[in-house]
Amino acid sequence: MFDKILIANRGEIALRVIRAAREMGIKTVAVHSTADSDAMHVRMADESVCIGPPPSPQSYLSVPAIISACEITGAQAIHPGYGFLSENAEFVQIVEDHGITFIGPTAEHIRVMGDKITAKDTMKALGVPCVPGSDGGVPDLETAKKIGEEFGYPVIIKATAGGGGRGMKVAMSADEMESAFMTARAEGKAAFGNDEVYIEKYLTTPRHIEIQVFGDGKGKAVHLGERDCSLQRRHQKVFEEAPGPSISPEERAKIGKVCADAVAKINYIGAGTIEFLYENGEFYFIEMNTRLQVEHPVTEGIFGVDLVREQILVAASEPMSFGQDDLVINGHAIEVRINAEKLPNFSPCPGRISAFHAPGGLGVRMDSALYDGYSIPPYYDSLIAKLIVHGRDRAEALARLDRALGELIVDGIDTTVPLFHALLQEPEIHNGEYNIHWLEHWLAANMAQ
Ligand code: MV4
Repeated sequence: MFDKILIANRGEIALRVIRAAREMGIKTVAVHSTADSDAMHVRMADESVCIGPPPSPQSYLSVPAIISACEITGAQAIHPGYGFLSENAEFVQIVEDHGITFIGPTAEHIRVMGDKITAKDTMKALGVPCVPGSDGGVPDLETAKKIGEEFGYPVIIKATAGGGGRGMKVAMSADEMESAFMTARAEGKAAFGNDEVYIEKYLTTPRHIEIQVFGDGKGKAVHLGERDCSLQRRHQKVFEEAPGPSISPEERAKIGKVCADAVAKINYIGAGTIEFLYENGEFYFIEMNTRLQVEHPVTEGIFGVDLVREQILVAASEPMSFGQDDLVINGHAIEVRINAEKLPNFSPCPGRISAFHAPGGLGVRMDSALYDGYSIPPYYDSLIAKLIVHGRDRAEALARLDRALGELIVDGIDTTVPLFHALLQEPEIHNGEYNIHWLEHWLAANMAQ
């Protein structure tokens, strides 16, 4: 096992990794920008290294700075958290070339899943159900129009280097194809330097269901059920839950096994998430994320396992602490993402926290790097806290969420807490009857100024 690891991240996820490492007797190194000298992750780690000025490209994304911090402190492994360098195959290659262990998948797996066409080809070959559409890339408008006719409109054109909603255009009918195709290509080129696109049948009212998988890198893998993350605003998740309110135990076992078998076959190592659209009882693969996700705590809540501990174990070539038969769902978990944002426009709202009180009690977990008197810097993500509640069933989890939100105090800045209080008044939230468009429609109807 490692003696010391470096966490190439900040905020709540840096704390999350420090906590797992500490329970394992592993020393931790925090890295930070000059804007984060007073940040909680710096205080909580055993050591810290300043790696550059506030803008991320010069600090949290600076590969030489992070490798140097590792060499100076003698850290044997790097945990990337999520975002920043977590899905950067070149970074992983450089880390390994320096004799440092990357706590995560191989550079090759990250590369394969980072290109959406290659990812889909790979998953299809492994028996994972995919959205019907083009067989690989679509080279020109003429081919695009043929595919539109073949599969029937509406279709969606996606940039292969895209993901998370960027470089995506819907064509509702043949006359929209030219503009949608050209725009998706141009966006792919501008945002990612890659104009290759593919086409899928557009599903109009799906849910976003993602399967958590975990592999040991030696051909063993398990699934940890699904999360329903359909409640999103502008491709940012807002509210996530496990298990999914629309998924039966039989469906879970079936798609879970397909996913676990697929990643076992490619010797996948560590945590991964296979994203699906779910409509009319069918799963359609869209993307795979090769990192620990923001919403991993809801899965931890219902299975009672520590995914970061497992990531560190398998990175150190040790066996996973559970097999598929050990993984039994207990109750229901919900996470809400509390952002430093001002409603109704969700405009970023950094500033000094004049008073802070975290909720507690049975079934309440608060993952946050906030403290009383902390100043949220304006340079980074607006996520300031994840409130995760667990209950014996969904109704208990929802009641607990309302109760915990009521206990939370974050004074001095605006947050998205009022949004959650309002959402908890809605019958669709209580019934679990929502799809990927529900929140945007609700916001348009309820948050218009
Ligand atoms: C789709 C789709 C409908 N049909 N693909 C958006 C982000 C990216 N990960 C995939 N996305 C979508 N792909 C087909 N064939 C609808 C979306 C989509 C979406 C997906 C998940 C959660 C929220 C969403 C919001 C708008 C569109």
